[in-house]
Amino acid sequence: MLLWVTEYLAEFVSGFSVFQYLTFRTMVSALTALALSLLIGPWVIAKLAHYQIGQTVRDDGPQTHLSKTGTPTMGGALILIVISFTTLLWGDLNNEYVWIVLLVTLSFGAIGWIDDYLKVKLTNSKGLSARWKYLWQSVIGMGAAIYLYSNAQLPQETALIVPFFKEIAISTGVGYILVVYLVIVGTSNAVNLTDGLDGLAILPTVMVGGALGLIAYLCGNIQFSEYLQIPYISGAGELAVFCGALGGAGLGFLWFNTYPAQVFMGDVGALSLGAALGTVAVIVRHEIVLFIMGGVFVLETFSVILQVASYRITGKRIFRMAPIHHHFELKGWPEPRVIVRFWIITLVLVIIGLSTLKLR
Ligand code: 57M
Repeated sequence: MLLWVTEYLAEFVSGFSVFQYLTFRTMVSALTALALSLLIGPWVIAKLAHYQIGQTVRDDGPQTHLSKTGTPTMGGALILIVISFTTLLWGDLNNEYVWIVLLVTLSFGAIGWIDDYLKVKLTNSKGLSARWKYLWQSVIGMGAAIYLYSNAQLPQETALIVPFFKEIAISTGVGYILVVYLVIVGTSNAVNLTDGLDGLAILPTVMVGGALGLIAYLCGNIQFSEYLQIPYISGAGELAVFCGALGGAGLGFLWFNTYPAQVFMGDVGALSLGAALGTVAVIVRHEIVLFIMGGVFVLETFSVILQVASYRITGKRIFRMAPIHHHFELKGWPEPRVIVRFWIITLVLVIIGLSTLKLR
């Protein structure tokens, strides 16, 4: 919104033209979101506590989690409000990618909201039934996929780019719809599964989101994309502003969610943030790099798949408990040790993911 205002003001005062720079708007977007989260965070947490929007904790999980009962949850609503406000403030509202990502994020947030609300209201941890959750996730994921496919102008907007190989861009055709759908819905659920320890999901989300913001900036710039031999996606650079907002809001949330957490994000946060990462990744054609950088989300998801498969087939468990963060807890690792080690792994994976930009 401020882009329009400052565009007009720049005609009179040249200093306002700094707002035309994407890098500048990305930076202020991150700082605005961080400041807003820190400012209104305590108020939101107090409100959640006042309305008794507290977590119900399953008694079949690690015993150390029982003391977390009643921790205010649905803090993800704070993240979503801050991201939306900041993106609308600093982003180019004529850019369709900004709207797509915002819409998908908020729609997944709405599913999470209903799920959380049912959990809090019915005070059991079941929430929205899995069938309804997946149905609505599929409707939104498919909707976004079909929209992106039908609006793609150039072959590189739908080709599957293979990292490390500059010549390999697999044309996906209509299969692109399936890729987009799987990446958005898959990432949403993977982040949700990861969100089981204080700060475990949010910092990796911030790191991966920040890296995707950089990739969006490079893909949206014709010179950089040519130099790096990555697909040029006209208009995708504006997603850096969204990723900046996500990074700032996420860090602000971590301030309160760090061990011992004062608030949890709830499904409203986890499902929407995962969907946001997936949507940005497919637009900038870097879903395989997302798979690398989000390795912790992938590991958590595979631990569940393997555990369930093994139990059904052999009657035996592979892990003490899935998702895998519970396995380490039950082995006796203190919670902060699991969290920080998963953060370190993500940092390394993000560096590897970003190195694919040059190593090709
Ligand atoms: C969400 N939610 C946390 C919080 C957060 C198929 C199966 C593997 C699914 C999985 C599952 O339900 N995962 C989805 C995990 C919950 O956190 C809430 O949920 C939101 C995210 N959706 O924001 O509102 C608990 O996680 C802890 N927590 C923190 N700090 C945080 O910042 O400590 C969350 C955020 C909170 C709190 O304790 O209550 C959750 O774990 O429920 N199911 C499981 O994860 C269960 N695993 C399981 O059943 N494993 C089986 C099979 C099926 C694979 C096995 O290994 O044999 C475990 N979860 C729990 N108890 N709580 C095990 C039992």
